[in-house]
Amino acid sequence: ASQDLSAAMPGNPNVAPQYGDGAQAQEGEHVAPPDVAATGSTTGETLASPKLGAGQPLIGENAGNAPLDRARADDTGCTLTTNQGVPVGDNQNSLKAGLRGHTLLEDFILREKITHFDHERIPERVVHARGSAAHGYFECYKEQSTLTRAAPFAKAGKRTPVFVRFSTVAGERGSTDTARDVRGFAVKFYTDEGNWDLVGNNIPVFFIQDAMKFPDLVHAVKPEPHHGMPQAASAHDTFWDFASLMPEITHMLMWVMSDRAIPRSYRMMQGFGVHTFRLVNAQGESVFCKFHWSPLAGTHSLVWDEAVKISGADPDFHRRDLWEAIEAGEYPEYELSLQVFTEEQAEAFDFDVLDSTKLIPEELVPLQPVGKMVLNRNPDNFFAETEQVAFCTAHIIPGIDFSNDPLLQGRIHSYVDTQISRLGGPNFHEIPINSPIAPVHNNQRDGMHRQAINRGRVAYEPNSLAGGAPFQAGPRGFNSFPASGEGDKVRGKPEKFAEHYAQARLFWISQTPHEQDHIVHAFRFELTRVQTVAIRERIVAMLRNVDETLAQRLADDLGLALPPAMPSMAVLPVPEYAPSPALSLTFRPGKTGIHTRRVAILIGPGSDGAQVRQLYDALLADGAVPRLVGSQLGKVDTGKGAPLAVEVSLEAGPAVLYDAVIVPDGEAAARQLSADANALDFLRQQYRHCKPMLLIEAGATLLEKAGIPDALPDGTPDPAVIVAPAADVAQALATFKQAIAAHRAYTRETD
Ligand code: HDE
Repeated sequence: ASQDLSAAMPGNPNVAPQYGDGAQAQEGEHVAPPDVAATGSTTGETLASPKLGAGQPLIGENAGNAPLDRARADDTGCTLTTNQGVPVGDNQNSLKAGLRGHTLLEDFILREKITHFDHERIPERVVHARGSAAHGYFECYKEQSTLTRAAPFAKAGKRTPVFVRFSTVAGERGSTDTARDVRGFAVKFYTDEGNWDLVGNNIPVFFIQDAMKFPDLVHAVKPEPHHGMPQAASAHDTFWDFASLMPEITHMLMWVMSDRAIPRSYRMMQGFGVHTFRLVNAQGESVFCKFHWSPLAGTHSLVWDEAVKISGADPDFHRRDLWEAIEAGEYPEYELSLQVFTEEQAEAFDFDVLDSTKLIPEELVPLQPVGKMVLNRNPDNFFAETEQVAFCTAHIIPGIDFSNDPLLQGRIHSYVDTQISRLGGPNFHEIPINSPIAPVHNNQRDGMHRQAINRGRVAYEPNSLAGGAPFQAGPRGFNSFPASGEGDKVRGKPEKFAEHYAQARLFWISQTPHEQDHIVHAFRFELTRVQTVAIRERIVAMLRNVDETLAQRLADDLGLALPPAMPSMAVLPVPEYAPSPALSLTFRPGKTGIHTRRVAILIGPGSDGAQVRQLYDALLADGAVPRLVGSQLGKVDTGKGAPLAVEVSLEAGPAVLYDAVIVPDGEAAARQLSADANALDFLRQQYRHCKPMLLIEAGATLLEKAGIPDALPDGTPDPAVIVAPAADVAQALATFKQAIAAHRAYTRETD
């Protein structure tokens, strides 16, 4: 039996060959550059390349492969040059007047190298600075021509390449992934009719109703300007001061204080377009629509204490998770659904569909699945793709149009505008990751870093000298939906915008008891960090309009007397909702079983080697990611069979990085692990974070050492602490797998 059990790990065939065959060249051996003329590709890659899958990829399956090939650079086996292509003789020493003399200004090689380095950084995004991205495709289930003429929905089975960037909002570029925050969910569709960017979040509502308040919101949540603290956190006075004076934020606060704001993975969260959009068909008929992405892996979250500890153990937790899943061929998938409704229906709703602090309950307008997105390739280069990608809400295509949502209207301006300073000019659409697959022809010219070499003397329209080209597309092109509704020029809001609490309450009553507990704890944590008592009181006063129990629990936890409820601004009757199960994370348990779930198998000298192999193989066969974790790296002798190799040490791979744990049989190993504080901590944290635990025979002695009960406080057995004799491993493993697929055993929660 091989020691290296991980050799059987699955892999991703879609990796571009930049680490390819050439990388294995012997030192000094020169590898001939690929034949660009023959393949049309600087990397030697063609659409028939086996690296792109089974050898017959559908065109467009990998957004970047065909279109980005022209920009890919591969230095394998090549000589070092300057940016002008001049071969560099010595890359170690600057040019000096004598060995101990001054460095010469003449040294253009040194100066080019340092100058380029000096300008390597670009400004980070003013929000959503921290992100991770992937390529993939969107596949249409069924033609949607009665609803929209948008290209991605034209035909069943049609694939449109996509590039997706997930992000946190408040933290800077190098901040931790598991901060409590909204997650960005931005999708760029490279369609036949130009790029369409659906720039959404993992929460279906927003903090504010009008773009006018966005800079205030962001200034409030970002680190406080005098001392630059705290990083990637809303738990400070300025955010809650602003929040407590903006009752329209209440609904969003409920979501951000819920587990939605600490997802287990980017692969396990929903995405929402948030605003009401329009769909327009070829006949020019329009309906309203909201966009929803639902992950096949289900919606799952961390618990707060775990999220905090992950920030120390692996601040790249979500980035790594996405990368590793795609590398392993476990492609994240999300189903796209529409909520379609007419203007007349919208009129009858109790809320205004132009108000982004409101959602449309699924009970009112059901979700209509229209396709799925598969993310199947990691970027080649983080900066070139993930950092330089420019999502703009203004990027829409024929068949899609805006509504008058005043938040959306402001965004249409902001995104293009911000790219101009972030990416250094108006030609950011020419950066490979941003450039459309659809051809670009217009009379726009010049500007910083222009790539296109536009030919001819005509750059105006109308013209006769170029035969009138490029021509207007007329009805085939993008034509704004002729929405009516001229009114007086005013600054104000429609009446329904004034009701702020009914949907916040709907969210609260739709949560399971453990989800409600987590919301109370999150408010308590954040407001405990807030130093100004009056701010805490205003938030509790606000929450009395959501739910009296919630407000009372929070007041008790903060040591406050219950303040009077904040006056409501509602001018119309306040709607009352029945609970909406779809608003609970438990509503979408997922269809991928234990795939990609990380399981630690704690081993030591004397662990039952045969049993460990059996468990490891069984988990691997079901798509999980087992890891042999021990006190230190190196081989451990097992009673049975060849020695095992510890893959990760307890110190480097603490409990919070795993979804579940197994302690196999083996008396000596159990004794050794019991003497290791890291091992006992590992088990305590797995227990505290409600994770499944399987302990076999002698392995179970660790429970007692770690002070872990095997029953719930009410005396009933804990469904996810599975203790089994060695003879019952198969049965116990089956129960364990079910517990992993169920994510967490929240009934055990002790926090
Ligand atoms: Fe953004 N937002 N936003 N936002 N937003 C940006 O654009 C802005 C809003 C969202 O991965 C910025 O390129 C305004 C809602 C995502 O690159 C900026 C308003 C939603 C991303 C900007 C909003 C979002 C951004 C910063 C209120 C969910 C990251 C850098 C009127 C539907 C995209 C950039 C990526 C990024 C402005 C509100 C989602 C400054 C003015 C609502 C996912 O343009």
